[in-house]
Amino acid sequence: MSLERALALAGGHAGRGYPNPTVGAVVVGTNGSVVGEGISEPAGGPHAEVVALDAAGEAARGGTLFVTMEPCAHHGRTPPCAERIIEAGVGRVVAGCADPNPDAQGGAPRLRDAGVDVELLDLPAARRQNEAWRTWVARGRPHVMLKLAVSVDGRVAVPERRWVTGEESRRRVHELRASVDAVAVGMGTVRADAPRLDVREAPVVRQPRRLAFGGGPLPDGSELELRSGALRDELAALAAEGVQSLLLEGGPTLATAFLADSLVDRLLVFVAPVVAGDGPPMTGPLPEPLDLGVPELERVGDDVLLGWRLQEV
Ligand code: AOF
Ligand code: ZN
Repeated sequence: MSLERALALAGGHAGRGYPNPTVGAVVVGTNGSVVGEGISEPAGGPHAEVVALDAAGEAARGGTLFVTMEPCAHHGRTPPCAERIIEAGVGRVVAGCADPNPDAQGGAPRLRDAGVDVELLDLPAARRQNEAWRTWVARGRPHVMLKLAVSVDGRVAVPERRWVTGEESRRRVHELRASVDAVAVGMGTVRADAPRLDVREAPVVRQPRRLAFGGGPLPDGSELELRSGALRDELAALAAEGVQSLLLEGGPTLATAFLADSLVDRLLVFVAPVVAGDGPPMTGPLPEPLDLGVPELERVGDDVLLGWRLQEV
């Protein structure tokens, strides 16, 4: 299916459009064959739809455009894709999800007005390709991923053990760090572990910013950035600086503050096969129990990874 091809094109180039989304597009001609493909150029460059239509030329006339997100209707750094699609004479557009950007959205109704047949889908696979950007653009704060590593009895430290989870889980955490714009811990973790928070055990294009939330002061020699304001203010400030995704790595005080304020978008819990019997629990008291719903499940080495999306855009 051509929408799957468009998803594969964008999926293979995550982050390419930053700070814009990364979109994939495929044009299928009237004879049913692919006549053009495109991926978002880095921000300021042509959108995926335009790249695909340029490649297709006259063969787009009467054809179908498959695109992972609704075409834009606005003049931003580039002209509106909706107008370009109309000019190209495309008969049908199939889009994987709506555009949550209030400045750019509206391509679907514009195309319908011009007589183009539009199928606007709502596929989680399409939305998740740009999930951090969607939260950032729709809510004005970074997408927040809270990672916890716990024993079976929910403790974040195990007596006489350096690590709670196994080596593969820890490598996975480095991959998570490599995928975000910033990583943060609370002051308790700064004092207890003096974490570096950089990516060392996974390939990385851009090291994330490394933050500590709390009152400080930071210990001598710490390279973390101290963010001492109210959480929502700090998140808004980070968003304004282009931080679209934030990974929280501990500890219980920070986790509790973010969960209590409904500021966690994705919760990842690595559970290690050990009963600690003693040690700090993963959160302090919450205003009320948090219903998480059905988890995504994965085995990571000897550990189990549980994942939830708590508020998808
Ligand atoms: C992209 N690439 O392939 C698509 C985008 O400032 P502009 O003109 O580049 O517009 C950016 C907005 O256009 C972006 O936030 C999103 O809403 C929409 N679609 N953007 O950079 C693309 N299809
Ligand atoms: Zn566009």
